Amino acid sequence: MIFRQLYDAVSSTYTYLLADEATREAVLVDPVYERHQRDLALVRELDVKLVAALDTHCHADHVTGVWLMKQATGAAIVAGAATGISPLDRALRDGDVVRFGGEELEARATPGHTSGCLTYVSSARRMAFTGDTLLIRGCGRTDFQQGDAHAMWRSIRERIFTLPENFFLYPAHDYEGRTVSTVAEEKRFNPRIGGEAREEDFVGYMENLGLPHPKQIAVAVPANLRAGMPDDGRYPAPATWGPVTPSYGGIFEIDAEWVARHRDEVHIVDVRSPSELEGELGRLHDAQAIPLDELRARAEEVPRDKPVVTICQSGKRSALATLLLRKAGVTDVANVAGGLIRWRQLGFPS
Ligand SMILES: N[C@@H](CCC(=O)N[C@@H](CS)C(=O)NCC(=O)O)C(=O)O
Ligand SMILES: [Fe+2]
Repeated sequence: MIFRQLYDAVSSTYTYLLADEATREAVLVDPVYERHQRDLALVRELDVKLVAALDTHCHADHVTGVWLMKQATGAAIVAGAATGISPLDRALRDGDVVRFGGEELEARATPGHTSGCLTYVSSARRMAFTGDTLLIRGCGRTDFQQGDAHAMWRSIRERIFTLPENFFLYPAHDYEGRTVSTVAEEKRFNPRIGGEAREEDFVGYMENLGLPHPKQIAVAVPANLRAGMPDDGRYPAPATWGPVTPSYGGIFEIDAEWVARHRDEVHIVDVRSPSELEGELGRLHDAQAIPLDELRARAEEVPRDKPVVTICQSGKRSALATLLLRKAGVTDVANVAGGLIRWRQLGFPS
């Protein structure tokens, strides 16, 4: 199975991409709204077909990216029936199974943090995605939404700690940089519910956490009850001026073919060194030549009246050029993917 653990440093949220290698069918668990373009780029670059975007629960601290993923990929929006999230393409109940290729995730109802919380279990891969029910050496709080420390105790003890001890546990958050645990580890070392803890110990702990409410709660919960659909119901495109695709590496790229057919609409900056401009790949007659090592100092020479596209030999140095220009205040900028090599392969003149 293809497996990737992704992180949102703003909300300390983990997003998980799981895909069946043979069929390429995939699911994404707990995507974050602001990380949508990153996640989408990875889906494209790994060439997987997202069949479902799953939430473990209705999050209180960040907005979910499931609605955006559906718009971009057609993935079904899936979450627990008891979350109250609407619209859902599939409302899961305890014991339901989500299939992607030859892989599957079993939904286990694990209420306590919220009443709709699910833990997704892959028995074949010995993995459980616990959402905010069980965190590494901690657990989700039970003092808002439909929080209930007694329900949480039962969920963890009866539905998670009953999994085989060698199962890996992947939470929705970690605030200390920890990435994965196991059932055995948490049963032994979880300071709230591990070892010899009894229900009243756990409940006493949870009732005295004294945490401030998440900063985004007033925005996040109503948005998440709509699956993270923006107020205007529109899918925000990464750029309006052309078919710009953000890469997983964080570069905004544009297809050489589109640039060749829309030469008048953009300003081209060639960042190769002067000697290369006379080389076998030639040069574009209307491109402004600024070598990459001079671009920081000369960024002001780049006109801002049109979107800017950068180009070099293979598209690597010009990728860095987009970052430098963005820092210098050029907002509409993209890299010609594959550079002049690709340009020439497509048969465009230089
Ligand atoms: N400081 C964070 C707090 C986030 C928070 O409260 N997260 C919830 C999950 S939605 C939780 O259960 N946190 C457990 C903890 O902080 O120990 C924020 O403002 O967003
Ligand atoms: Fe949560």
